[in-house]
Amino acid sequence: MNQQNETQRPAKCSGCGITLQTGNKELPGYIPEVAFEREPVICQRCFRIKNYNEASSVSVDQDEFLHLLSGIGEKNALVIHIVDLFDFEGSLISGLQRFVGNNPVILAVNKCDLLPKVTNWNKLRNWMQQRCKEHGLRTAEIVLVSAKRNQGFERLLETVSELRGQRDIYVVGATNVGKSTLINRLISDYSDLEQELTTSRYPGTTLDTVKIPLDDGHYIIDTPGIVYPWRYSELVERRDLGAVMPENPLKPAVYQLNEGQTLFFGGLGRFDFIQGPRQSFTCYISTTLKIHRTKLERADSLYKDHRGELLTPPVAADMDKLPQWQRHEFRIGRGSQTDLFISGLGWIKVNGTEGAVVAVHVPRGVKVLTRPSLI
Ligand SMILES: Nc1nc2c(ncn2[C@@H]2O[C@H](COP(=O)(O)OP(=O)(O)OP(=O)(O)O)[C@@H](O)[C@H]2O)c(=O)[nH]1
Ligand SMILES: [Mg+2]
Repeated sequence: MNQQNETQRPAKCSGCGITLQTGNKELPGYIPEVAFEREPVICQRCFRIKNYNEASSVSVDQDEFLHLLSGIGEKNALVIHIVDLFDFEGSLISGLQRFVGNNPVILAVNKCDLLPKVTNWNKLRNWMQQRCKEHGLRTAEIVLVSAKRNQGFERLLETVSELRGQRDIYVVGATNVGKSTLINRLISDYSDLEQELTTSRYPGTTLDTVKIPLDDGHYIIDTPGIVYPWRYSELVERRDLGAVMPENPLKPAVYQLNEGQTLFFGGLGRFDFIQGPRQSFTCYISTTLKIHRTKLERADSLYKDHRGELLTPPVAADMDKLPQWQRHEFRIGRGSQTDLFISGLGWIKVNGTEGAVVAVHVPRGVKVLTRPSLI
């Protein structure tokens, strides 16, 4: 009897995919003996995330992950690549085409609930198509979804059933884009499975692949997120994640600025309007991050004297945990509709059409770029 129980024990955690072990509490995959009697069987870390919202801190071996990704090219698979609308360029896997071979890719742009009221979805989709083209990513379809608010799923499912044939579905993407949340939505609405993948606001929740059986004998496969070091979400302390990652729809903050004015985003970043006629700039950043306006000539000393206090987060104790700031200057051309995109922090839309010289200061390594305006 006992032996039979042994053999029926699942080897992997059904929440995050890690190989289970009962030997060492300190190592990933630990599960107390008694927890094998619970249904579904999950590791202690998943149990804590689910029940106490605890921060997890296990890092996934990136080489192993890239190996997994490149394995998809040799399989007959449908790939759903999820990106985070709020961090589009920061979460796009630009080398994906190399990995997936000839398998079709659906680009699911998640968290579209974060956008302020959208009037023209087609225009958005075209914008995304354009960005994919620039990154050499061929997509069979682009779908806008919100896994959290259950938006866009009809179209996603239609596309999946059109393209799937007799294939497994791999869900891939950077950390924290909502892969597991999206699969949970599919499981709970479209199957009788009890399984629930672990999700959390902290990047790096899923630790290994999780295969979920579908009715037809094939699988949908959750994967660990790729860690991209250029995203604020990977750089800030866990306690500050809530400040940079919006949970509610963005409230665009419009600033009429003269040249020589500066905006601070808490103590996490800074925007300078260096040169150009008076014009407005719209900040699409989390409403939890306070914007502080000052004169450019005073900005350096303000930061020096008030970082960690007036300019927070981060708090003073965490200030030096972030890389030193690096300044990026941009010349915005006349007549262009441009966003200044900062990976994981949001973007600033330049509304003037007369041109401007601007700069942003962000921790070294953060991806900053200009792009045609999203909105
Ligand atoms: N606003 C918003 N948040 C979402 C949406 N989908 C997921 N999230 C949130 O994004 C965070 C990450 O979700 P997960 O499903 O754990 O993301 P993941 O891609 O599986 O992350 P890893 O396992 O770390 O790679 C959680 O806080 C989710 O609640 C969405 O549609 N809208
Ligand atoms: Mg996950």
